[in-house]
Amino acid sequence: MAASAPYADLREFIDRVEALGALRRVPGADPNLEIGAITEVAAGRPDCPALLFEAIKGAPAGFRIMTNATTTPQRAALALGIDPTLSPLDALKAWKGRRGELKLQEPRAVEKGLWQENRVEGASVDLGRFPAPHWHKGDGGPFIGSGSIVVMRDPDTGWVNASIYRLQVHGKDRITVQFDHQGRHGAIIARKWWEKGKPCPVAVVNGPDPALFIAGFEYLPEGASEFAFAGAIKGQPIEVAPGPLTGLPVPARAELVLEGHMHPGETLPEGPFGEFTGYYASEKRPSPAMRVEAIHWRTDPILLGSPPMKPPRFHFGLPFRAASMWSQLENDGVTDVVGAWQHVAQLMTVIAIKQRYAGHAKRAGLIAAAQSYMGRVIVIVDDDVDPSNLADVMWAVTTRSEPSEQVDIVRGAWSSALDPRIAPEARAKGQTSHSKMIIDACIPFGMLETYPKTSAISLAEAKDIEAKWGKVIAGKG
Ligand SMILES: Cc1cc2nc3c(=O)[nH]c(=O)nc-3n(C[C@H](O)[C@H](O)[C@H](O)COP(=O)(O)O)c2cc1C
Ligand SMILES: [Mn+2]
Repeated sequence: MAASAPYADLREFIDRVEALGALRRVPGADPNLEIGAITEVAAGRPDCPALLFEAIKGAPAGFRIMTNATTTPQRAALALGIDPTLSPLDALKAWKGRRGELKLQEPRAVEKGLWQENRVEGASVDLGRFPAPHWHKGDGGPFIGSGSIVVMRDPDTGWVNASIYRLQVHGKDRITVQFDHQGRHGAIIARKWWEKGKPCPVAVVNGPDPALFIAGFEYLPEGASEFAFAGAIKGQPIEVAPGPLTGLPVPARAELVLEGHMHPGETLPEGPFGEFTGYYASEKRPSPAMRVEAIHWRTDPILLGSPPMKPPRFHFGLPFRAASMWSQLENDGVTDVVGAWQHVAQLMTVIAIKQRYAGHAKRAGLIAAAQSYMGRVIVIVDDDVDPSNLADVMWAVTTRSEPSEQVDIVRGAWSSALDPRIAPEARAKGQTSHSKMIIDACIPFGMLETYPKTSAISLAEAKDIEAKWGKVIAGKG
């Protein structure tokens, strides 16, 4: 299947996922722990299906929740408008190429959003009407936002930021917005409003377009628009309509919109919340509170849930940050990088190169290690190894890498307070760095000519066989 016209919104994306045979409809599940557990079990299966929860226990008929939307390489490619039949590594390579040439598309203003079909405001606001899953057992409560976008406007420049920050429900008209650190654009913008003594207007967008979900995850520079980046992914502008209460631009085809304000100094105890490492990172902590003053929704809304889960489960089936690393290696002059991937939810990075000179592999490994956020393991492999295939990578590690010669440890490197292995005393002092292991799993450069030959077919040969015999092997031919 070739890449086709962009999907219009989450609903059209779901239709396309269903056409790929990757959607499972799940009736009657309970938002209290069951939806989270089903999502986790499904995400742990080899096929990792997308789930559409229907007839949700305790929720109005017609209200739905989608999870595991973009968790496979195939569906991440679909969300990016890349051919979903490509191999995972080819899909990531295609994205690396496109990302380098993206043309930002400023959003297009329209008068009305589809979310203006239904509305409650003021004293009628009651978040209890909307299914907010309690995802993991140890979580501090239900979260209406685990995959939703938080829109705010810089009071000085007019810049609109739209990123993903988790949102916990605290009663009928209060939620918290959690910033991992004060450098988050949302945190910077909120502080500007508060320093002027004013409440910060906020619009929460649930059921976002998957391109917007991806844009919300990207590290864009301060002042850059996630809406414009989402438009670039789709090759056409996102349509936005003004929120009636805040005037903030809200994607017109979003499913559910919360409008309100974060008032200076108002916080509520937030969390804890299971993190993408598969652990809890902190106790309950104060987070900025948002007074929800209006709720708008499309009839029969579909909320998008994307809870962090124990690896290898991850929000995106293509490791976008490995694509950035791949580009960066090339920009730094490291030639012949033929692949890059991240396993264990970004915590392990693999770079594949065609070795040209002694030290080539280590050069790539040191740069990748420097850029590897929270990742303790960096592996460099030869070009006959598919970095997206963990079994292949471990084959290289166990047959080409002499630990006493080909493993280096780099100390004091980039991690974060979310790292479960940082000692409590160090964490308390803000010492959140860790060490990284660089495994050179390439055939030593001087042994390339004489190394025992592999019996395996090449990656290119395997691809040809897939094309000719794949259906038969899969039992579909
Ligand atoms: C599903 C998901 C949930 C996330 N939750 C949070 C969160 O609760 N707090 C946070 O600070 N970052 C969270 N992030 C990461 C940020 O969205 C991401 O780093 C983004 O680039 C930050 O945008 P900003 O630079 O505009 O602040 C989450 C990412 C995803 C994909
Ligand atoms: Mn931003």
